[in-house]
Amino acid sequence: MSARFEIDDGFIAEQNQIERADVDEDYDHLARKLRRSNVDIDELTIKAQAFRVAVPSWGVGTGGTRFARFAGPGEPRDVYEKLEDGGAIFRLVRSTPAVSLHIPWDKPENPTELREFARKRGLHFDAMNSNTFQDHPGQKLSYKFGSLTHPDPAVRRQAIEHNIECIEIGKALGSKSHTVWIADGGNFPGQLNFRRALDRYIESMRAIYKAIPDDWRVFLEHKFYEPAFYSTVINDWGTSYYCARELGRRAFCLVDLGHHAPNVNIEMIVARLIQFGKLGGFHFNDSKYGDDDLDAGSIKPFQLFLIFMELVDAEMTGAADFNPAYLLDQSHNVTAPVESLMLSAAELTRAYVQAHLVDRAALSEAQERCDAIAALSILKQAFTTDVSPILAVARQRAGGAIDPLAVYRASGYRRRKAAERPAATLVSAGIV
Ligand code: RM4
Ligand code: MN
Ligand code: MN
Repeated sequence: MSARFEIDDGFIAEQNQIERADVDEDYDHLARKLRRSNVDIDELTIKAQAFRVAVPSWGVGTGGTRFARFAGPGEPRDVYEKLEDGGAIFRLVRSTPAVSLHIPWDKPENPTELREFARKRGLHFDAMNSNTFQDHPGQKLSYKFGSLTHPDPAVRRQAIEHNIECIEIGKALGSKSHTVWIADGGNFPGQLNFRRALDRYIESMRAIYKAIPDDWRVFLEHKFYEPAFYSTVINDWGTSYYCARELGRRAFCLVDLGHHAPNVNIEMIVARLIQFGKLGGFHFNDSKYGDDDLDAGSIKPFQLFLIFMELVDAEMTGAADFNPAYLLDQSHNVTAPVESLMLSAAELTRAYVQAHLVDRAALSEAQERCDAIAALSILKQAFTTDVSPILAVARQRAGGAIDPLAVYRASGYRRRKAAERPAATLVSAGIV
């Protein structure tokens, strides 16, 4: 295993020399500009360095649509190779030390060994994810008509046990949270009794909740449609919030940016969940039409910024029960997944830093004066500030790459992995 190719710290440092002088110049210029508004650039750089987002194991494989999947060279074939790719991303961007696993796609034969494999690469495990949205080899009962809300109690029991198994694996891996997303729903009016289905969900979740250790959290992920096209049991944040409240203090809501109808004001949902002390985490991605799972910040960067406005506000005001877990959840259909994930991680850091640039005292004054145009201008000033030099310097100070994409490509990682991983067969990816 030690013979596997890894991107070396020395190589990163050497490549950084190419950009170093330009970045320093840009950073100094930005520092002077920010100083005029009494902003200390180094404080922002420290914030950028501390920002963390987890990488999904299912995101390092090429994604696909219901039409086709076009596999790329050197795709990871198992959980170890997925962690290798996660390790490469972490080396270059330094903000992604955690990987989130999906069971049974990533079910480890030996969790202790897997944990050690991750540790050697500076990685640890983020939330566990159960999968009752498809049938798995050897499974007794089918999830075709639902899992935690299925009319047959035996199917519900099987789905509950699967979730408990995920928690058990997570304990062995050192994870501290479990995410439940179910595909349960209906395609035809009349197919489901809405209220009965939700009752069953809560009953099933109570059984899972009992298995959640005291120092863990469970995240409930809602999604308004797909694969069910008429009704979905956990369809919106209100339903999710109700369930989280019913379950208890370890249950929180998870917001996946792709799981809302077009034009929904997601930043406001975020604010509401913060206010109610039930915001548990995020699945970041971007979308145009539905759950497109496009790269974070690629379609609606202003929306991403506005979401971070709320998150940073909660951070700065010390909102109660606020400790959101950030994860990317994207499907990379036409790009190299490692490249997309690195750039997406940087987009999140960008939005986070820009949100720190907002002059909150001035914003608050503008709000009290009912000066709408001044309020928007304050936001726009932060959003249009190019903080790229801060991101580059933060990465470099942490030992990462000034330009992760260029260094990744120069390293020949993909070519080397294509040689090391010849028999690439289908890997499970985030396709729904
Ligand atoms: C779903 C949802 C879940 C993810 C699966 C793969 O749409 O976003 O979080 O685990 O896709
Ligand atoms: Mn998701
Ligand atoms: Mn999704």
